[in-house]
Amino acid sequence: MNCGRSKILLNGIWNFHFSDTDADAMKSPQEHVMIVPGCFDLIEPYCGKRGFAVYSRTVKTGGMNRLEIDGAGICGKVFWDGVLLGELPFAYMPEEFYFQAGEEKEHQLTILLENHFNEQFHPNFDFFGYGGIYGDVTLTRIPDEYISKVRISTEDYRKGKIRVRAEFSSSKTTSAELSFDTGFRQQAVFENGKLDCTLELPGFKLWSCEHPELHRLTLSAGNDKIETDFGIREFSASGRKLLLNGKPVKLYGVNRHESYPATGAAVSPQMAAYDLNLLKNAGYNFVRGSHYPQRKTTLDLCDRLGLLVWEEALGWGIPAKDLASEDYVKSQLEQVGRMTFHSFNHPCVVIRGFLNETVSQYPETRPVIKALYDRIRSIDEHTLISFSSNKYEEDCCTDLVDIVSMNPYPGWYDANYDTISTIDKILPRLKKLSAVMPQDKPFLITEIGGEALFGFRDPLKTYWSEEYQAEMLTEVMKYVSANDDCAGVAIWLFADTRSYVNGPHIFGRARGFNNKGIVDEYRRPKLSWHKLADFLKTIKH
Ligand code: ADA
Repeated sequence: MNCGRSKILLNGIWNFHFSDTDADAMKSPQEHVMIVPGCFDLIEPYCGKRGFAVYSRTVKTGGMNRLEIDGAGICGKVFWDGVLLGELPFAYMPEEFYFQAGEEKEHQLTILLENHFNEQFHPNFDFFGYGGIYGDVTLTRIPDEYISKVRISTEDYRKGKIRVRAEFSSSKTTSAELSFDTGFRQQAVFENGKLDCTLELPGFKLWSCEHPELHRLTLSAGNDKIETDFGIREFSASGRKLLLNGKPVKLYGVNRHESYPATGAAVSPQMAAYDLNLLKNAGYNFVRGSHYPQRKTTLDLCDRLGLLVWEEALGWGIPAKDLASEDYVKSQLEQVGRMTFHSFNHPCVVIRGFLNETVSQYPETRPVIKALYDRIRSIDEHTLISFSSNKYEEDCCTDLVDIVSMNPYPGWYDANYDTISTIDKILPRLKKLSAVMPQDKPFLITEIGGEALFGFRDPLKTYWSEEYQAEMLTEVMKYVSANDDCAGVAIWLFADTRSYVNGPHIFGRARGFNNKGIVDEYRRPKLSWHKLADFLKTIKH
């Protein structure tokens, strides 16, 4: 959050043009309009079309500015008066651009988006690749010399010891003041554009799931002043256990996509708040933000609600040939770096992940996992790091990360996607998997679930019925709560989510949706929602 800086929200109606080629899109008159945030490929006449979309509008400003886009897709470029400001290479990633707007007058802001699949977003991903601006667009007038990249980390939660790092655009030595919501102030200095200072905050309050207390730092230097919310907490691993502020915590959560039928990935803040409150009130304490960086709005809500979050970079079922490409690995490194910076100060983000279900059974994958781990660690010394695997016993990379995370599907596909599994397989499979995993790290089930079509009730508990799903997920929860060697679970999936029926998905994605939600896409609860909520009431986290 900024202060002493004037901020304008640029949401609303923008001029719009859609075309098959980017050159045409940029040249053509903006004869249509489109709403921001929103996904153009859900609105007629662009429904389901893939191509280039130009969003533009005028903005009155001048001097130095910071433009923020809270997620867009699938990729794009940003122009100011026709000059390239920067790129939006990663779908869903909140991005920021610092730039000189020129003299004080009406300027033209243009966002060129492309929703074709690309190296980052493959057509086999099991979630829809939407074209649009998913989150808020804001423009902030800032001083010529400005503060950026504020990072606040907890160094010792018992003492309220925090480390504040930030950057200043000028390299000359500049004095700074840190002032906290508690009234505490401390002087510091930017040297060569960097500030790095450690202090103990008197009168601090700890952030936890039950008491999600936030603090606010106001950092001033030169003519700039920037406010940043943060929480003091420690999320750590000890043997097989996860600890929050030194106390064991078991994760009971869901995987959640940013997805809603009418808005696609541009889930409104109200809708996100609806989802997250539903989860909190039902007794969940954990959300895996599958499968991409999380919008600032979502993380702000989780900070306030006391929900623990796994945030991960986009990269789903990435095959060996991509990991063998230097360019692909470079882009993943860039992506995890940006993600770590963007969500650094959110106390809710306790795990950072990448490369969901990649080829982690091959030794050649080890250097990639290690490099991604190291990249995150070079920015963030504390947050636990993991990747979700479906290679189970064959996985050879689990020693490289802090948490062993597996996506087993007994009761639905089991380890083999071609074999039908049954509920009696759940307990033995999970026990066996847990037993063969490294014993010195937490073992987390990051996905498990089965399809249920909303409204399909069947006393015979047939596959795809709400009854079958409810029974299998209850069995999973029983295992997780009864076994100390399991650090927690994220049910696949919170809400039914639009996917595809092309390729192999056609046999398992009725309606073009992943139907493993415990609520449907309109958040209507299935039987399992109620059964799991009842179960969660009986356990102490
Ligand atoms: C995988 C994947 C999910 C989803 C799930 C499923 O585990 O990570 O995104 O596709 O399978 O429903 O089969």
